Amino acid sequence: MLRYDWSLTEIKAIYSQPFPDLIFQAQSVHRENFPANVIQRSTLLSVKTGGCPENCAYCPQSAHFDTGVERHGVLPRDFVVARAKEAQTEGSTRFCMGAAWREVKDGKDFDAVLDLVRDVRALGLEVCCTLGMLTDDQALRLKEAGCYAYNHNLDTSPEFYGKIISTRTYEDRLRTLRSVRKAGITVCCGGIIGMGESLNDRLGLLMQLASQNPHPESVPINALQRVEGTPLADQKPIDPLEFVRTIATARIMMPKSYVRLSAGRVEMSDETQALCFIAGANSIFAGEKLLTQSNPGEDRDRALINKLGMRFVEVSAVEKPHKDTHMLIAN
Ligand code: SAM
Ligand code: DTB
Ligand code: SF4
Repeated sequence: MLRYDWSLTEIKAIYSQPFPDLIFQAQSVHRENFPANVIQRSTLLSVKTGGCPENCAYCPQSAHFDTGVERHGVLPRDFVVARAKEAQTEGSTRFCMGAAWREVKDGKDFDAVLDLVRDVRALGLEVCCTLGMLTDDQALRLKEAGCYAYNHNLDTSPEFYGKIISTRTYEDRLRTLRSVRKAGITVCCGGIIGMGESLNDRLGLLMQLASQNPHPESVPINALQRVEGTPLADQKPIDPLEFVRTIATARIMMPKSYVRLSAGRVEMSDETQALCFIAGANSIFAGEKLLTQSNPGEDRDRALINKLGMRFVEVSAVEKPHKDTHMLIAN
């Protein structure tokens, strides 16, 4: 049964149980809802990079910090289409385009992104966008252009949020998520672990994510990728077992959502990633680069999946619309 009313006490009891019990519970929930050994891949491309007016303390693209990330305006269509084709050839079923904007503004740049959405959709890929805040009307225009998913993260608990970002509010984020939902676009919404948050903040994030009805279809769980020049550059690395506990708890609370093991994989051992998969993560970002930061390349991922005897999803939900898209795998 899907639940939207988890209390912090209940979540803490799940998260804090003996590790073997937690993993067993998460695996059981996972197997009831998804094939056990299959991972879906998305490829990211930053179509507009850097110079963002927001001050998200983790982000290399904020104009408030000097991180050395090279800025560029919206990329040309042929360049983006070529990258999307490459991603498809490498086996990704979703292509996610990111823009370092506080919010979408109607006009030339948004029109250019809508063209990119149409082009990538025409290749038979699931298109995801992450462009900052949206109005109802902009969400509808994205949907019309063929956008399948919209990524907009809550990042952390409402209580800790103000320590990380002061240029927009939690309510701003929730409003955009409602616009996305209303437009009939699927929701990709998660957060970041390892920003110095308390356990309650971490669990508070999960509570917020799971209080959305319906649950977000995908839930990216990022491990902070520490970037020189950002205020969080010197955070201590997250304990891998705490990270696995977070993934397992997300899986138990949102049984039918894709839990995506997101940023931070480049610093994770094979063993940690394997534990995350066992804990119910069933999606990753593929390719050498996330938006601006590094990610394990295709070779390392393929070697890991082979070593684990697992498989990648091969067919996207838009190419073969089917209720159980996760069952569409090549053998
Ligand atoms: N500007 C848009 C926005 O904020 O919604 C879209 C792009 S933004 C880079 C997408 C998400 O990436 C953020 O919400 C955050 O959760 C994640 N992210 C950014 N920098 C990160 C980092 N250094 N480590 C982990 N996750 C990060
Ligand atoms: C998400 O939760 N993680 C991705 C995606 N959504 C857009 C982005 C991670 C960004 C990591 C930092 C970078 O590459 O700039
Ligand atoms: Fe801008 Fe998004 Fe980075 Fe925040 S996370 S600074 S909104 S690009």
